[in-house]
Amino acid sequence: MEALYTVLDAFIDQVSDHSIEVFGSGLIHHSYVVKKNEEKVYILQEVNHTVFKWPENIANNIESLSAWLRKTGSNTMLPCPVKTKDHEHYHLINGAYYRLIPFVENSHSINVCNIPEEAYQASLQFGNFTASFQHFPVDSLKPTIIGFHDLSFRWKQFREALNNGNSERINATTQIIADLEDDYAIVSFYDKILNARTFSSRVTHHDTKISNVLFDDHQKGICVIDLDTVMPGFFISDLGDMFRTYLSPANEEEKDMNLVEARREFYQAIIEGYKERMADQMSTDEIKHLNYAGEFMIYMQALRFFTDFLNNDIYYNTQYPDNNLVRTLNQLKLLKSFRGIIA
Ligand code: GN1
Ligand code: MG
Repeated sequence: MEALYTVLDAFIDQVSDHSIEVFGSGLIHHSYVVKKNEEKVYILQEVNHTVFKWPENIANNIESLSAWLRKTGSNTMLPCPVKTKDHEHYHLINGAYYRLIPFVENSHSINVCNIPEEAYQASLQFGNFTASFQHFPVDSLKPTIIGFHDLSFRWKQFREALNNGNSERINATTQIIADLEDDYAIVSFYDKILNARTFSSRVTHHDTKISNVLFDDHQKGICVIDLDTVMPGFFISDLGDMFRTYLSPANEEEKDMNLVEARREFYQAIIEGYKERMADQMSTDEIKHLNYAGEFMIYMQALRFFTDFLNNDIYYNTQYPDNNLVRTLNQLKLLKSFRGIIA
């Protein structure tokens, strides 16, 4: 922790008036909250440089997006990192990249979607985020993770893990492998989308979990946060990850699969919020495939957790040996339950 005060000093003065505490539960970065007189003033983050190979791309993307919002007079809010005293995007120390983001006053985030209104508010925010960049030159955004939501690529990584992964784990999970293979149609439909050109490439958030939305004291959404994976993408990523993470009362860590289920009212709330901002920008073909978004994201996450399990857990932080396996079973249960409510 001591070293973090030195990091903070690279950004602001009077560091000794501040305290730093561990913050949040993300699987990728290390996050800390910086407080002054018990009030939250900043989020300090060590960017995971193994996952995000080009932290400068993230910073440049955020800069050009916020310049766009200013230029178009939009009132969409984007919490942007502040620069170091040396005018750098990051403070680099021992190969680690740190950034500092002002804490949005009177805001809070939630970890579970408890009522449909929260799902609606979040979906409205993510829809609004993409809609705000309707005419933005989306291809000018730099990739921050190559192939992030490219399902064909994730499928290839799964196949590779089946060939080169932990053989004991492979032998013990033949049923899961068969289940994932049975759903290959989700992958081939993704390939079709790539070729059909009826789905548009847009400014896409790619991590629309509920904790990435800030709420005010009246439970209204303020804005979206965590802009690391903002890249060109399809709406299925954002709408789909909302289905994946808001529908079930129990999240991806839940071990009791009976508690993992898709809730219809939340499904409707997500669709309503997203359409409110996005419907008039979407093609007929896109509107026809709102449900595909859920299958796409839930399946891809199952595939990613399972691939990591076969590769001996090199990507996701794990708390116990079978954590990625449990996460996979959890997502497969969610996929089944999701199909139940859209049938
Ligand atoms: C990772 O760390 P977090 O929760 O922001 C992952 C997402 C997954 C999620 C699953 C860069 O996000 O794609 O959906 O875990 N982000 C990256 O919990 O891989
Ligand atoms: Mg994230």
